[in-house]
Amino acid sequence: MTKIKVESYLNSELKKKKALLFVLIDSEISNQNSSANLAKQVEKIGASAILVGGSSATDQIEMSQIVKTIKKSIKIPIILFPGNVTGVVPEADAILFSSLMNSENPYFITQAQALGAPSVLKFGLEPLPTAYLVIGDGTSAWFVGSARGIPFEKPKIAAAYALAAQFLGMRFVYLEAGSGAKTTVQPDMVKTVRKLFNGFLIVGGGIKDAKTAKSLVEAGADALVIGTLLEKGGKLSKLTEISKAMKTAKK
Ligand code: 1GP
Repeated sequence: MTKIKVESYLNSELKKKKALLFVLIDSEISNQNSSANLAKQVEKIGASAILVGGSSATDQIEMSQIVKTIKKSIKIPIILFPGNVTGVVPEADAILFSSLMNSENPYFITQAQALGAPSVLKFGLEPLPTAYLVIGDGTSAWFVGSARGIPFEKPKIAAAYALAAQFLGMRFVYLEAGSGAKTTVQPDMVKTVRKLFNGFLIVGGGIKDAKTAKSLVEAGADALVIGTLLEKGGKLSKLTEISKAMKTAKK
């Protein structure tokens, strides 16, 4: 991914597909070999990018080794998904340079970003300006990020944040129910956000089946993030089903 910039790659992929599939590899959970294998397999299934990070991934050395190893095995870009400044490591292609807009702690809105930005520059990572919105509560992202979770049944609040993000110049919005969430972001919220937000809309947290994935794509998601489903070994057949269902979505 040295020649094509990741953002333009994602947008051009989106012209070819109804929505993109991102697979999240949590470097605290997967080791180097299993991560590389998983990345290779999900690339074959049709994933457009690998996200590396998460709110509990804090070991920078381990993370940078995993990024380095995965990079040798795949052609699709590696996008860092940092939960803190420790999520900024070299050799990835890009980073979801995120502000947790509905955090109650300014550290997660602008301070971690200021602390991490010089390393993003130093490592030559492409920053993808992202509004990270935590929906619901009780998940690691919610707890670690001191988020005041947007209630699942309040789509207009999420849409207002997404619009604010757009006015602030952010080109990506990530509606996050949290890793392993019992409830996913609801299609109604995605639809409401989609009506106002013109940028790249990522949805993740708790997506485990084809039907849910399809409904989120039909509601207007540009990319779905799948993590937990693949963590406990296998379930690649489920990912294949999800990938196929996303292609059949009516948009
Ligand atoms: C978490 O949205 C991602 O940050 C993925 O969620 O692990 O529940 O798939 P899952």
